[in-house]
Amino acid sequence: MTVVAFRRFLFLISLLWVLHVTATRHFNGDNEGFLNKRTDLPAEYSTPDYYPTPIGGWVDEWTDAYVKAQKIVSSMTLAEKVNLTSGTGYLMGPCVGNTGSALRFGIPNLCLQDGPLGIRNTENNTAFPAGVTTGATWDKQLMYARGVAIGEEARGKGINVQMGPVVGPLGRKPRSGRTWEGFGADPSLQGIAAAETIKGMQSTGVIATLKHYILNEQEMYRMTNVLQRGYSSDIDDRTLHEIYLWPFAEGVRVGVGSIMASYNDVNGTLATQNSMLLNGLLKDELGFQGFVVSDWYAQFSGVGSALAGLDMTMPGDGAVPLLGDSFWNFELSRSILNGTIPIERLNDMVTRIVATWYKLGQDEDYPLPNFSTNTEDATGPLYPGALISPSGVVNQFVNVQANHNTVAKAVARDAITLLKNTNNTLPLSKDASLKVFGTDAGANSGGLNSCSDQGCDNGVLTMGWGSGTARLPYLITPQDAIANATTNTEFYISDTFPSSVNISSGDIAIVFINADSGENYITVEENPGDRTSANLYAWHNGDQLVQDASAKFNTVVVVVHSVGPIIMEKWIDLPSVKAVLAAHLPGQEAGDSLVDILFGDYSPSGHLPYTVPHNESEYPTSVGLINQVIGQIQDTYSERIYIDYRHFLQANITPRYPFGYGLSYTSFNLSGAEVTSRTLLTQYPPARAAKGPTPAYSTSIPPASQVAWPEDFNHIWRYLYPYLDDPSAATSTAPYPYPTGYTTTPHPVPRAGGSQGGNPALWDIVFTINVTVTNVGDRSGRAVVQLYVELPADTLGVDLPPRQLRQFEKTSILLPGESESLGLTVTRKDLSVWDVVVQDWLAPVDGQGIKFWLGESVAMEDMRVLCTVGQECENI
Ligand SMILES: *[C@@H]1O[C@H](CO)[C@@H](O)[C@H](O)[C@H]1NC(C)=O
Ligand SMILES: *[C@@H]1O[C@H](CO)[C@@H](O)[C@H](O)[C@H]1NC(C)=O
Ligand SMILES: *[C@@H]1O[C@H](CO)[C@@H](O)[C@H](O)[C@H]1NC(C)=O
Ligand SMILES: *[C@@H]1O[C@H](CO)[C@@H](O)[C@H](O)[C@H]1NC(C)=O
Ligand SMILES: *[C@@H]1O[C@H](CO)[C@@H](O)[C@H](O)[C@H]1NC(C)=O
Ligand SMILES: *[C@@H]1O[C@H](CO)[C@@H](O)[C@H](O)[C@H]1NC(C)=O
Ligand SMILES: *[C@@H]1O[C@H](CO)[C@@H](O)[C@H](O)[C@H]1NC(C)=O
Ligand SMILES: *[C@@H]1O[C@H](CO)[C@@H](O)[C@H](O)[C@H]1NC(C)=O
Ligand SMILES: *[C@@H]1O[C@H](CO)[C@@H](O)[C@H](O)[C@H]1NC(C)=O
Ligand SMILES: CC(=O)N[C@H]1CO[C@H](CO)[C@@H](O)[C@@H]1O
Repeated sequence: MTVVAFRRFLFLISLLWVLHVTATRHFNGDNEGFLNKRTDLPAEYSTPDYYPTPIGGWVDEWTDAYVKAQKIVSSMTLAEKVNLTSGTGYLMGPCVGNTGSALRFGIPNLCLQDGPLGIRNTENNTAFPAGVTTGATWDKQLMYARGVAIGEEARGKGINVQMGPVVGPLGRKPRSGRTWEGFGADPSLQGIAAAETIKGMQSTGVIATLKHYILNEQEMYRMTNVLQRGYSSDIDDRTLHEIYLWPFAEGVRVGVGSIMASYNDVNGTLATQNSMLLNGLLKDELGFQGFVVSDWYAQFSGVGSALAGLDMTMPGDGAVPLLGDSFWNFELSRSILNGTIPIERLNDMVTRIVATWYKLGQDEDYPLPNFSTNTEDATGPLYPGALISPSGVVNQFVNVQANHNTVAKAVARDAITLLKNTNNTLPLSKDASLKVFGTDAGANSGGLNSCSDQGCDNGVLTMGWGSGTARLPYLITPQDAIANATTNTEFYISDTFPSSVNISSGDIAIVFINADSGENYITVEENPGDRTSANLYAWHNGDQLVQDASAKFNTVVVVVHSVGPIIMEKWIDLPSVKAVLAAHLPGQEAGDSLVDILFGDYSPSGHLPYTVPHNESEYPTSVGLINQVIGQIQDTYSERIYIDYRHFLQANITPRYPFGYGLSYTSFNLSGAEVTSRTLLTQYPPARAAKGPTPAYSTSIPPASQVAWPEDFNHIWRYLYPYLDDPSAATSTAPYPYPTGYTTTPHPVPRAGGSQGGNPALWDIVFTINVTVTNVGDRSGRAVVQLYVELPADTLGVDLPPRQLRQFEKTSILLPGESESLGLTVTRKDLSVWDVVVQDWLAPVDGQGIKFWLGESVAMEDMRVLCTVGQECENI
């Protein structure tokens, strides 16, 4: 930061502070504070209260970790406990988030770092393909392998908590800025991919963070500031359970260590202090045993968020950074001493954090951070947020890449989705006469990583922008890789079709286009995160470039790098446009993964993780972006469960390319499909078990002296601590205006709960569908079998889309004539709908009326096999 920029920054901070103080005085006149007012909320929505926070530790798999945690937490002082729950402040440590420490017990300042596709703001790391690319592989082994590689890199840099994967946003809004961080617009695809990623990451000892919980489906207006409160996502119970909560349940089921609460409101109450979301759904019904961390500056009340189930605040500051104030830290100490927050709640917060640390084995030989998110220099201030800070080595440039380029390349390659291939135009011959067009084939003209957090669209689009990015250690562009692989290619790295290009009749044009989006703190080409001004069209006149090339060449191959769906209607049916590849967001191996497909070393095997429409008007209007500058946005989920393909099926609209679509250079035949019944399906799952024991602690308020400043303490200016200047002044207890519905009597256990993810019987395998896939074409390739479930809506008494994805499997590479048997498992939950009255998962008894569709996309014309429960499967 330059001196001028720093002065401007200080000015801005002072201005924000004045506004903050004014607003706090203004809005906190009433007991609940302005963030609890629900006046604008449409009458049909409400947030039920759910208190107190269920105490963690009752799930078997976590018992050992909780026993270890209890042992040390019971000897911790109040200051140590508060330390582990609270961030030390913006720019107050090496990582994007740093907690205080409890060194007496070997617990260092915990390091929390972005993000979902690799490590942000460092060097000598791998820039993996994004979530949406990973989803497009439909390959569980690759999802897992990528998770392992990300985990190894995080551990190698000394990161305790790596902030990914993303399943929210889920993809409700096609223009939303960050859906590319997640795996696709379907809860099962998201859930399976997230679970594999988490298992992979956590196998290395790093704590994964599943985010953003929940309904953070657009970037603009998600954050509360003094002028406008973040939007409220208003949703009914069934839609929440069947669509948006679903992938979180899958992540909890496999033991994710942490979950990040999002910025927005849900039904009029902030996600970070929403007792129904955190205490009720997450910690009771889904039995989450790890800790809930706030998104950065998403916390707006110290007491309210603690009671509602938040366990860790990040980065620790109050509403405005670097002012030395906090909702927790010393304020949390005060609220324990004055009796407002029961010590049981603090003990549970800390126990959850420490138990997670033990569960992942971080008590044994876990490295300390050896990088700095704040600078690329080797040495510098340890706490840049303090004006005067001790200095030292901040970056050791540890190379954590190992051979992860192999998995990065495999994911990028196996995600590439062939959408069109008239007359087998692809694969191309390596000595064909090729002309390559578009800046998306080349390098960033400003230099590699020249845009901070990839906040620009320059050169091949490898990822979107914002905190969910990593710096590229190197980049193999399509231009590099095609030049290396071919003998007769000319490159026109420009977005305008050149006037002087000599074209012979056999020449083939490859046109590269892209569409970008990202996090809303950066605006790129007038798109504030979400694609407001680009719409769903290609950027940089890409559509025109394709049209111009099509006017001159008989054969045009279009390569699209995009964050999500784009509208292709301006060129997709032009006679010269013979082939289209959706290469998604490939990361550092963009070029070499593409060349493998273009020239036929591998057949494409990716499938679309979302629907491509003809036109944006084909979507429900309720999934459009909401742009409203004054007052709180009420974003009503009125389309309910009908997002993406569920909507297209229900509204009977044939899209341009259906969800799950993807061609190959070869073709496959499915045969011998068979359904085996494994568990008898009852209307509701068998009754849940009672909760196991949880740690018990002394309930007396600790002595105030535990949060007095230690003697001779070297206190860093503006760093956030648990200490109070006059702790004894904090001990006077007085009645506190608790939220309505607040109680300390444990809530009756929800019947849909019982273990991590919910009642374990929900994951009973009810049916297995076995099928043989044969490569009947003349090239080798991999097939994806997608299993869609059709449930009897009448029996269940609800409306339903005709088909919902519930499972998928991918073959290995099959040579021509070769076969492989796949087994697709279907759980009780896969066959259930959420019964809002009974508050449990309802299924058709004995599976009566259930149909399984096996296909190559969700479209009826891509269905290959139909199995009806109780009958033989038939090929269609
Ligand atoms: C939101 O409001 C609806 C309608 O009142 C209710 O069914 C649902 O449970 C609420 N959800 C949350 C998370 O508050
Ligand atoms: C709390 O954490 C800070 C570092 O963030 C450390 O200086 C202090 O000693 C810790 N307090 C206790 C009681 O461990
Ligand atoms: C206790 O302290 C907390 C944190 O400062 C404060 O929000 C709360 O109002 C206090 N409670 C009482 C009864 O004064
Ligand atoms: C940094 O990384 C290296 C290699 O992984 C590790 O040995 C070291 O303990 C880490 N931390 C520090 C502070 O050096
Ligand atoms: C495909 O190839 C056949 C046979 O060479 C030819 O007749 C036909 O016109 C081609 N179709 C297109 C769309 O190029
Ligand atoms: C160039 O091609 C050779 C062989 O075709 C391959 O081994 C090498 O990895 C390629 N290099 C790049 C940068 O693509
Ligand atoms: C096109 O061909 C003409 C004549 O052979 C040649 O002078 C010119 O340089 C060529 N242009 C390009 C861009 O190759
Ligand atoms: C898309 O729909 C809009 C509104 O229905 C219409 O005006 C426009 O012509 C359509 N565009 C295409 C390419 O179909
Ligand atoms: C069917 O698939 C299941 C699940 O993958 C597998 O355990 C079983 O062995 C398969 N059965 C046959 C006959 O292939
Ligand atoms: C092996 C490697 O890529 N090392 C690089 C690590 O990062 C530093 C700083 O960017 C580079 O100078 C090294 O070349």
